Amino acid sequence: MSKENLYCYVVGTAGAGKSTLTAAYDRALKQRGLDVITLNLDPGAERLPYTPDVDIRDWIKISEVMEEHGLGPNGAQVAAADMVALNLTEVQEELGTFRSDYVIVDTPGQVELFVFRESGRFVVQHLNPERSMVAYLLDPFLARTASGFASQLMLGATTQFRLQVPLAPVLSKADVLSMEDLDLITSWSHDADALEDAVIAETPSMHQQLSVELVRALATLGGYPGLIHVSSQSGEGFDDLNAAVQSSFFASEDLLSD
Ligand SMILES: Nc1nc2c(ncn2[C@@H]2O[C@H](COP(=O)(O)OP(=O)(O)O)[C@@H](O)[C@H]2O)c(=O)[nH]1
Ligand SMILES: [Mg+2]
Repeated sequence: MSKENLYCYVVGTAGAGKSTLTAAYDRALKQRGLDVITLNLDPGAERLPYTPDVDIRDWIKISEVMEEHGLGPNGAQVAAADMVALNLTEVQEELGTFRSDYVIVDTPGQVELFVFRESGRFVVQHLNPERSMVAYLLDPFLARTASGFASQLMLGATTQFRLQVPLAPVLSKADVLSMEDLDLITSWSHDADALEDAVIAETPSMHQQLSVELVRALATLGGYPGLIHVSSQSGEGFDDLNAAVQSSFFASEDLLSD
């Protein structure tokens, strides 16, 4: 596989829609005539809505990890996530058998397994750190309150801090939100003052200072202009997602050529 492959890591909290979006984005890119492959990095996935071109489950099986190490399901998920790094050479070799422009990477169900443990960082840094970005999915049900929305942006910022690659924030499953909720979330994503006011209105006065400082830190970081609304069900938003993915790569190319 050439050095020019672009890696889009799909990251987000459990149930945010990562695997479904991986499937829908793969379809959307193929319809646009692009060469794309999917890489599943979730050893714990039981069923996937797509057939991964490269699948970590070929090397790591949760049932075997539980048996061999005497672990329960949660311990096995953690151990299996750590083992992903140990199998990266094999994953890389198999990726090398494909010629593609894009690699869409589906990540473990629980965000902390990829973002907080060393394995995720190791994968990103070893596959192609200069040609990688994160599509960070915000769960629409958690994004309907200002504090839920802000918390997810903070987790997105933490993800970027850990993985050190560009990040595009994506409001997942936009089809499940009412027009009213979509408008509210859009206003928070454009206007730091509106988000701050809404967070204050939700927070008891004795805890407001922490909330305000955290929301202001997000604003200082540049906020998240261009929150992309995507629905894997209706197919809405994939042109916008693709534009954001492309511009992250161009931004890193600019950095590289500096
Ligand atoms: N309505 C709707 N449901 C979705 C969408 N994307 C995912 N889902 C559902 O959300 C649930 C979790 O999705 P999944 O992709 O497994 O989440 P993951 O844990 O982040 O990989 C599943 O029941 C999906 O069918 C979407 O765009 N719209
Ligand atoms: Mg999944």
